[in-house]
Amino acid sequence: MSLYPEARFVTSADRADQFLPDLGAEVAFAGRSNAGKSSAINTIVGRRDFARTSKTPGRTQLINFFELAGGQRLVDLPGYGYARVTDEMREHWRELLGNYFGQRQSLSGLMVVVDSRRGIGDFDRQMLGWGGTLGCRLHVLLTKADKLSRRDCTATLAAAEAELQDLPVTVQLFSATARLGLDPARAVLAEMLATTRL
Ligand SMILES: Nc1nc2c(ncn2[C@@H]2O[C@H](COP(=O)(O)OP(=O)(O)OP(=O)(O)O)[C@@H](O)[C@H]2O)c(=O)[nH]1
Ligand SMILES: [Mg+2]
Repeated sequence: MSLYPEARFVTSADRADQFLPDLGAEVAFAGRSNAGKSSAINTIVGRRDFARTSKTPGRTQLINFFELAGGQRLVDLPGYGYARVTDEMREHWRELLGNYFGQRQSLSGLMVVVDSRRGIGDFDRQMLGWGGTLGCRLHVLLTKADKLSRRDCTATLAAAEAELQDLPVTVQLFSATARLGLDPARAVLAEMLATTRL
C-alpha cells in the first residue's frame, strides 16, 4: 500500500501568485537538474510516475505542488545548474525560487537531492542557506549511490558531512533504483510533515 494513498498532483506554478495557500506543512525537494529529484520523490512517496522523471535535464521547470494528505504538501522545485538555458530562463528561475523561499511560511522541511558522484555544489549550499534562514528542517539525499562502490559511498558521505558541518543539516546516501536509504528518507519526510511552523 502507498504511504500516502490520497497523494495527488495539484498544480504547477510559474509565478508566486499561483502558489497554493501557505497553510499546513510543506516539504520541498530541490536539486541540480538531473540530480534525481523526481525519482527520489516517486520512490519515497511509493508511486511510480508521480513526479515525472526524464532523461532530458531541465524538464521540471515549474514549481510542482502535490498534496500528500490533508494540510501536508510536497513540492518539486525546478532543477538548477542546467547549462543549456537562456539567461532569461535562468533569471526567471532565480526570481521564482527567491519568491518561494522568501515567503513560504508553511515550508517545514527542505530535502536537497545531490548526485553522489558530483558532490555538494554552490547552488545546493545556497538552497540550504535559504531553507536554514526560514528555520526549516534540512536534509540532503546523496542519490544514485548505486553507481558508487561501497568504499566510495563511505568516502562520499564523510566528505559531504564535513563540507556541511557549519549547517544544521542531516545527510544520507540514497538510491531510487536500488531503493537504498528509503526507510530513513521516509522517516525524515514524515518528521518534516509533522512539524508546522505557523
Ligand atoms: N542509477 C540511478 N539513476 C537514477 C537514480 N535516480 C535518478 N536516476 C536517473 O537520473 C536521471 C534524472 O532523474 P530525474 O529523477 O528525472 O531527475 P530530476 O532531478 O527530477 O531532473 P529534472 O527534473 O530534469 O531537473 C534519469 O535518467 C533517472 O532514471 C538513482 O538512484 N540511480
Ligand atoms: Mg524532475
